[in-house]
Amino acid sequence: MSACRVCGSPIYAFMTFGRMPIANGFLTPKEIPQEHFFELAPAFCDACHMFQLIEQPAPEKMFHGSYAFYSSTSNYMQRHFAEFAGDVMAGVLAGRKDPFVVELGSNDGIMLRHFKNAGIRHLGIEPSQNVADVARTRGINTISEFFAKDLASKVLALHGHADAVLAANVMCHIPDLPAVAEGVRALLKPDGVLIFEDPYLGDMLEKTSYDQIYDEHVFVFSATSVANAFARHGLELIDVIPQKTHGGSMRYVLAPMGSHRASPKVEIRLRWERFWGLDAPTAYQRFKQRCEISRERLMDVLTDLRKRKKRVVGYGATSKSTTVMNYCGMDSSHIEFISDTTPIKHGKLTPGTHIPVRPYEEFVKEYPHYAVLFAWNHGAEIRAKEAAFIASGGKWIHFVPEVKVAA
Ligand code: DWN
Ligand code: ZN
Repeated sequence: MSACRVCGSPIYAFMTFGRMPIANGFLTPKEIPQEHFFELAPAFCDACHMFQLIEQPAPEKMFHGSYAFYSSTSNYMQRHFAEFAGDVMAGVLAGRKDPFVVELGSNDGIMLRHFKNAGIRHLGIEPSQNVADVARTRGINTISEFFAKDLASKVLALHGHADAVLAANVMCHIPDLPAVAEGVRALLKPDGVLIFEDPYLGDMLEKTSYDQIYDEHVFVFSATSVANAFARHGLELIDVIPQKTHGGSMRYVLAPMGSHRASPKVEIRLRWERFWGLDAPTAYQRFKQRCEISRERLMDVLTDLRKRKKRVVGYGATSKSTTVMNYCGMDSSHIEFISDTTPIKHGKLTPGTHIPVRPYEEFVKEYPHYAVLFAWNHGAEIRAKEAAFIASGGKWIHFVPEVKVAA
């Protein structure tokens, strides 16, 4: 039996998605023989209630000099991070003298650029060189290393304690969460705060958005599991703020134990999670059954369209789509190609399923009959700009929260 990555207790494995490739491991035909696979199986810890992967590939296999995800590809996310930065400046940083902000996993600088523009001392820590280079060319101070206690000491020696440590869609990627919590605790001022947001377990269970489960997401957090994990390192959960991003996320605010008064929203959220059974195995057994039903329904739709010789493409070569396509058993007989706006993905094949990824222009050139909305978390933004696809008679295939074909 495996041990919890946070508290060391035995964990409860309730399902497996089978052998999976690296979710962002878009590849050329030549690279197929070396493609890396691992067993994607989530598990749940009864002691600290952390939802986690049993096995995760080495970080260097996932985050490297040609990491395929650039945060700034969505306009909605650009606005979201402008607001996030604005909230931090107007909230925790207000009235502080010469504050210092550190962001873990700062990607291409989508959030830190607002601190830079406001003349605030900042430092991004981004291990993937290519996205970090984009941030550096924008004048954002960035170092390319993995964060843990050692690096915290180096940052401390060079810049002093931080008023705020931020992270967005990063914390859930880091397997050694205790090491990060230790590092953050050491780096923060006594009245500093850690603010991070990630896809929320409550939303994932409610929407059966099993595509949040892939190699990079070693954890899917709840308020309960976050409170437990960080309390072990002297950090207290003092606020929780639900977010619409990435299909339903939660922003967590933590501070050195006893330094801030916790918002009543924390206790309400913890009670809500107990009420919905997020701390009990039944919720996960039911989730497994819903995943299987979703897979069957989605493949019924795609198989029927194949029989009727309809053109079907995928929209958005997301990391999440790697789980969906591999778990459901899709191939290029179901999906002609995946349209994506990210140049680094163009001309490559999707991980595991080897479906071509093509520039967005190919989608527009000759609209297909159907498009699977893999980037469903950007659904509002995408539907608004694809009115011409619908006008051409095209239809979306949705699979979250349920399988549905709609104009
Ligand atoms: O946690 C993570 C999140 C924040 O980002 C990472 N582990 C990796 C990544 O996950 P993802 O790839 O599932 O993220 P997105 O934001 O759902 O990816 C959207 C993809 O769709 C990108 O490749 C860009 C593309 N896209 C597009 O082709 N047209 C996106 C939009 C909005 C569009 O209009
Ligand atoms: Zn545990």
